[in-house]
Amino acid sequence: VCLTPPSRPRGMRSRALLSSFALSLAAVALAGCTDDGATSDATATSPSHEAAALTITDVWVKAADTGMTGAFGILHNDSETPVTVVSASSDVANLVELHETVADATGEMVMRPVTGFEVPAGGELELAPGGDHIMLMGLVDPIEPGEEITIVLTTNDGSTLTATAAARTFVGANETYHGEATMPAPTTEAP
Ligand SMILES: [Cu+2]
Repeated sequence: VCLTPPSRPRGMRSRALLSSFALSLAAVALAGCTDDGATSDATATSPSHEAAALTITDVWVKAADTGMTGAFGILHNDSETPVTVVSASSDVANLVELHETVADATGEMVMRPVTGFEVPAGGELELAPGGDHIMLMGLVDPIEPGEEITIVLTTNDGSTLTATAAARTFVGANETYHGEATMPAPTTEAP
């Protein structure tokens, strides 16, 4: 409610400014609500060629400035046959690989590419830091916390699953990578 007449500019100025500031905040909040609604509607719409049997929930990506980062979530298979994710892609990275994390000969946890993530019939597979994950390599731009990125998964029957991953700050998932993108690790002495 604006009760400020233009007849008393000196004494009322600060209150008038506060009032208009509050109105601006309200307008921003309303605009924010509208945007969120539109985004949710768009996300809920299923693209064609969607892999009906396979869904993914709790999708997120580790925020990172450069280099590589990991994406995680829980794959659910509602069908009576196993479904295998065979590849992934995203506009935010030059190369996307499917990785597993294993202990190497020295006991260090390292990650390496695999040919697929098999999700058992009627079951699920968790992609998590320290385990199986989607590796985004050669980031095109920094991935900021709160940002949402799109990852497309392709399954063994040729269908695709589009996932929206929200970026969050995470201190883990720093496993050493022994893939082709880095120099081969020097041979270390056996224990
Ligand atoms: Cu990895």
